[in-house]
Amino acid sequence: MKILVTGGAGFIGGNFVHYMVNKYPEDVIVNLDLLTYAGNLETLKPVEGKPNYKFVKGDIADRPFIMDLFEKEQFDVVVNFAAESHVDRSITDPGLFVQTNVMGTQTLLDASRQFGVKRYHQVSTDEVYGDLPLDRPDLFFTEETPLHTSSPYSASKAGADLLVLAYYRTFGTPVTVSRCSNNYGPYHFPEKLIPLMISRALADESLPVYGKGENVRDWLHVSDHCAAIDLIIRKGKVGEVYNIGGHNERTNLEVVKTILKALDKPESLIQYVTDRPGHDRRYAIDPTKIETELGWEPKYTFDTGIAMTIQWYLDNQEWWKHILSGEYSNYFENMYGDRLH
Ligand code: NAD
Ligand code: TDX
Repeated sequence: MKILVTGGAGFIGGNFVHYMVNKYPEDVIVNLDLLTYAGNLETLKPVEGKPNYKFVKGDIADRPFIMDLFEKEQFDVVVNFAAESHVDRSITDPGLFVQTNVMGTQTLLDASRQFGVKRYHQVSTDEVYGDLPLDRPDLFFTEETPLHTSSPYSASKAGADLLVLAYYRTFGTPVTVSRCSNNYGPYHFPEKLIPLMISRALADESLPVYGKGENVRDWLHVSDHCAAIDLIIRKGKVGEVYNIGGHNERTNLEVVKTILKALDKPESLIQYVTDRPGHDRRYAIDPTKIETELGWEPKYTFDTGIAMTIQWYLDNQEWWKHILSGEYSNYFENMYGDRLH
């Protein structure tokens, strides 16, 4: 199979590329990424040079480029991770989120339709369901929960999901959608809660906790997410949505305190800051459908996964220090510059 992975230089896409290239040497994995601020080719170093892996730089919303690529490569499967993914950035620049997340998805759908892709998989998020109240721990997001978005980010992801499902209903495009809870693990860009707190705590810098730190997120190790997507593209039913999550709910304050304890740093580093506008209170996934229909189950609890992740950030300081220094953005020129000119 020839599989197009978009956004494979980002956090989850990068982990997925590693997973697929190593697990399926007989498949060809093409990684298409625009290398925005969030795209980092240093993440792909372990797979560079493997015969079943190829990198292409480009924009999922660039229609002529995408049509040419699909015509040339004749992909069997498309897995779309490419997106603007940071909620705080969507509050400062909503238009970019519509452009990439909605227009980019539509462009990929058109190309998938035109060139007969056998499966288009959309990587979506639990944020499309909005949030749950903090005082109702009995409530969870199921695939039937109505979409009810809060941020420009989640609204753009919900728009994309609806387009994907509309292409199935209207044109019969063979699609699947997955909606996962918050991921954590290796190669997570240090603007997001967990890697931000680890990198700042290691530098004895203050840890900015929004509001009172009471908001709840449902954390899943990225490798469990990758395994779920692999299962969906192989066994999932066309036209269906699958929620992915492992019942690992924690308040933000609990997460930050866990990190401080593991790094033996004082809680006095915590600094409460003004809350995020529209801040979702609680996310919590009900994964019954993917567990019962596809037999998926997560390998990691939050306690085992976070310990491994903290250790990864300790062992791979060069990776995130390059990001913080801006050095990572030179990697493409250094690595590919000669080949481009
Ligand atoms: P990320 O920001 O780390 O990576 C996004 C990648 O997409 C980057 O490599 C970036 O360069 C690339 N990209 C951006 N715009 C592009 C464009 N126009 N064309 C081609 N490439 C482009 O994001 P992530 O956290 O890895 O998230 C990946 C996907 O998973 C997103 O669709 C996101 O909505 C979804 N998701 C994320 C989480 C999470 O906790 N991080 C949870 C559920 C779902
Ligand atoms: O400095 C911070 N302080 C803080 O208190 C940051 C960056 C975040 N937070 C809070 C906000 C959230 O309640 O921590 C929680 C997690 O924040 P993020 O890491 O920004 O993630 P979130 O907003 O939950 O969205 C993430 O999960 C769902 C991803 O970024 C999305 O792409 C995914 O769809």
